[in-house]
Amino acid sequence: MKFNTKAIHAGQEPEETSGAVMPPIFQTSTYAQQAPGVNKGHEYARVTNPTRTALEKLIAGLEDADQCACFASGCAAMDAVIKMFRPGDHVIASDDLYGGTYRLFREVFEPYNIRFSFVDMTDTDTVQEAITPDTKLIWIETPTNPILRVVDIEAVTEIARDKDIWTVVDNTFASPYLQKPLNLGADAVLHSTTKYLGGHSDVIGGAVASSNEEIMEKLRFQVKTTGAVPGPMDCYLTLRGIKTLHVRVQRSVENARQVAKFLDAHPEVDQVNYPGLPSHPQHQIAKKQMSDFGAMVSFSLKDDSVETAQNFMAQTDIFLLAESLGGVESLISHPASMTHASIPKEVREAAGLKDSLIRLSVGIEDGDDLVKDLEQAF
Ligand code: P1T
Repeated sequence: MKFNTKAIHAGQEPEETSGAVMPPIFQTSTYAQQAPGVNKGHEYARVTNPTRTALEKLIAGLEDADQCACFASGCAAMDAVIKMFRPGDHVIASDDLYGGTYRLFREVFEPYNIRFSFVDMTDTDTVQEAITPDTKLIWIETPTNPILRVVDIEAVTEIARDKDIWTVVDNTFASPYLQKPLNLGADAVLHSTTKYLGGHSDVIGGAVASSNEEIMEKLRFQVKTTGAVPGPMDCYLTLRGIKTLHVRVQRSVENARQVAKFLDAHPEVDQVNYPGLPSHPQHQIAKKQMSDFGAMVSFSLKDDSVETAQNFMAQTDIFLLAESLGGVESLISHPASMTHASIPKEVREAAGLKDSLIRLSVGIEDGDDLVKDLEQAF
């Protein structure tokens, strides 16, 4: 089955009792049992729910994974992944990544003595040098949030495999329509389903998909034991969103290409970060591992100050000032004071995140209108 067909049908069957084409929202906390342990496959809704199961099967299908576990948010999914490890274990992550990921690692898990190194993952030598005998996981986010760097998934997963280190790819920015990390060698793939998978800025969720049984067993244990699970209504909304994933992402990418070209030629713009521009430092890697270049664009201004960026953002009409991404509507944000404010300024700057950096999540509106909106904001 090709992707566009899978987005509609992977793991989906009409509902048994009624033939409903869409899975019902199974709004229940528990399930009747014929005798203790004798049941129809569900016992308690923290552990499983049929609406959630339908969503998990769909995401597993999209990522070419055997299994998927869904969580209440992308952060809850990340939390479950790191809880697979123990005090003394070491994780390598990239130095440009979602601010909430950095905060979770540094402020929640480091006090429990799980240790993290944040490195420039576009340089595989640096990754190799960061490995210690305690390294258990390499956390890849690509394209990165918000600088849109591209990590060579095949190269990094190869280094990890040689040393029995697991790799997880946060595939939120690309979506499985554009990038399939498991087919490039990763052990697991993670999503904030809040973004492209949900696609309509109306639901929070997370997911991890993998064909590694040990990983999935550990994650299912987390689901059952810590219970950061999405409710059935949220699963339904995400499932409904996924059915148009390919159509939405395709249109968003076309618009993003147009927006990136416009910004690249603008005299007030210092640098445009978009993997689709031939000038992007990892353009060739993006070409190799993504089927297209995504719909996230970020750019810095020649006048590199928070104030100039904020003045610019105050002028856009169509691009709404808001955190998040991946919805049908275009959003504009200022990472240094919004999504990445929890990263200390010196750490941010060392990773190349400038004060004037503006991030765009390009939606599915008309591309000309989006360009005009940015043009008048300068
Ligand atoms: O928001 P949540 O569903 O918990 O997902 C967290 C998350 C995980 N990974 C990446 C790459 C992300 O970008 C996010 C959330 N990001 C934003 C809210 C944002 O505006 O960047």
